[in-house]
Amino acid sequence: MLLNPAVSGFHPDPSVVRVGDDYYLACSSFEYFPGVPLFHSTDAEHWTPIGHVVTRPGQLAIEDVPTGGGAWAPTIRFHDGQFWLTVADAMGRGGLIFTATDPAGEWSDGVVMVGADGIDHDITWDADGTCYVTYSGLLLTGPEFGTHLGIQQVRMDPTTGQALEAPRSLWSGTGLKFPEAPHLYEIDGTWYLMIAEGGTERGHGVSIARGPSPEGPFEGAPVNPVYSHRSTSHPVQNAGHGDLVHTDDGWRMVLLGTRPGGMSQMFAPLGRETFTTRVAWVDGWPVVERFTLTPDLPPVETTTSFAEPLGLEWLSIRDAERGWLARSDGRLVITAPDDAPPVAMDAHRPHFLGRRQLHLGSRCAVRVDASSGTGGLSVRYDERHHYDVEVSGGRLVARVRLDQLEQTWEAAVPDGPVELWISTTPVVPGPGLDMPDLATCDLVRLGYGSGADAVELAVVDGRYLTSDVTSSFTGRVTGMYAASGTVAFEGFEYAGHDA
Ligand code: 6LW
Repeated sequence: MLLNPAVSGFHPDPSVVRVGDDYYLACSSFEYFPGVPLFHSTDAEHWTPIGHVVTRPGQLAIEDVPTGGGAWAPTIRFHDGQFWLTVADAMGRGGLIFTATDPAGEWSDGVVMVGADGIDHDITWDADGTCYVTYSGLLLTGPEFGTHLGIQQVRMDPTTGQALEAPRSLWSGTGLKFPEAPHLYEIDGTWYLMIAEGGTERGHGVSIARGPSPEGPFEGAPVNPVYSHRSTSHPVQNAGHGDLVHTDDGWRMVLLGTRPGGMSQMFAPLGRETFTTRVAWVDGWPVVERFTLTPDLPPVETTTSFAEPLGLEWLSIRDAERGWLARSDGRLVITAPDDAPPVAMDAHRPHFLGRRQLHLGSRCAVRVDASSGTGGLSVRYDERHHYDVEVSGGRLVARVRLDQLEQTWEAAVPDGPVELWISTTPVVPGPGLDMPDLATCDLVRLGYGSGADAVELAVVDGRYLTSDVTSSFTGRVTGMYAASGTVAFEGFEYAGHDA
């Protein structure tokens, strides 16, 4: 069985391309910066982060996108000696085409696609070099916001982004909601159109059709979806949004899924992650192997010293400039915004630097010097759903924000630097736990101090920080922030395990 998750933590909407003996994978990133994370592999199973497409201001217009907007569903391809990546800057710049010669290097500024309004733009070329952009006709602007036109296609000049014709409608699945994530493949002279349908929630699935040309006409597989986990007890749910790649070890599909916890109503703390499985071909149709989670993956422990330049895992929110961030004497120094709201993490663009939660069991800890301000550690889904532990002088506050609701716990702490921590513990059936306890995915603990001096300030139900409650497309991100003044952080520890 292949390693699964393939890329853990919120890395949804994966797209994969093979170039020679190398494979590259790209995922959505929404309002976070840097945007559109990229990974490299030599076996299409073990992936290493190599950079991002969006590394500069202006490539995405994420500064003002609403929650859930931003970089949606890239497609990465290789043609004419360079990499091409389409992505929707949802409620931002719209559909974009980026190019690069080295995927780990700088990407272009992005060309806006004109005449292909929608999301999930696939890009491919036929043998004559004609470029086809096939996309999901979900309108996210104007008076028709929310209208879904099904799977659409245009021929396009990919260097200008200009459609060369009016959109045509293609096969749009079996009639389930939200036909999206289209990908076109020419395999042994037959063109395949693979899509997701059923919605990215529990009804998600992958369906496919085939035809004689990139424009169709397409005939659906005898049984669609060809892959879904819907209504099963599989530990990975929401399986869908696939992309195919041929390896020397046969065909593979990368796809998104979630790892929810709870009872019949389940909750996914990490959001949608990337998984991978094998694909065989029978009578010209794909047969997708039902993948399993890899058991007993080793725990991970890392400490980030801010004496070194930041790694690829660090994210800010709707902010490509990061003028408020500095490294000094091995510490990360965050300066708060002048206009921070009373609860800093309620802000649209908090001065926050965080990293995805990659494991179901996790613990983040950091030493905070708030002698010149107020700041702390926060695990967030979005500005309406976050749990914080914050220090200001000798006062420490643990806070839960759930939309209009706020709960706080306080403690007095001695002046001087203090270690803050947030841990997540999956809830599993065991003695003393009855139905209400088992109905959630995990418990989130917020505290301060270390070792024998550790103090747990609050234990909070984690279901409210999941994609199933927040309706955010992302996942948990835990990091450091400044609420007022300037706050210094030293040594960010992340420990994670899935067992
Ligand atoms: C993505 C689309 C989807 O573009 O959600 O629900 C969007 N499915 O395929 C963001 O992940």
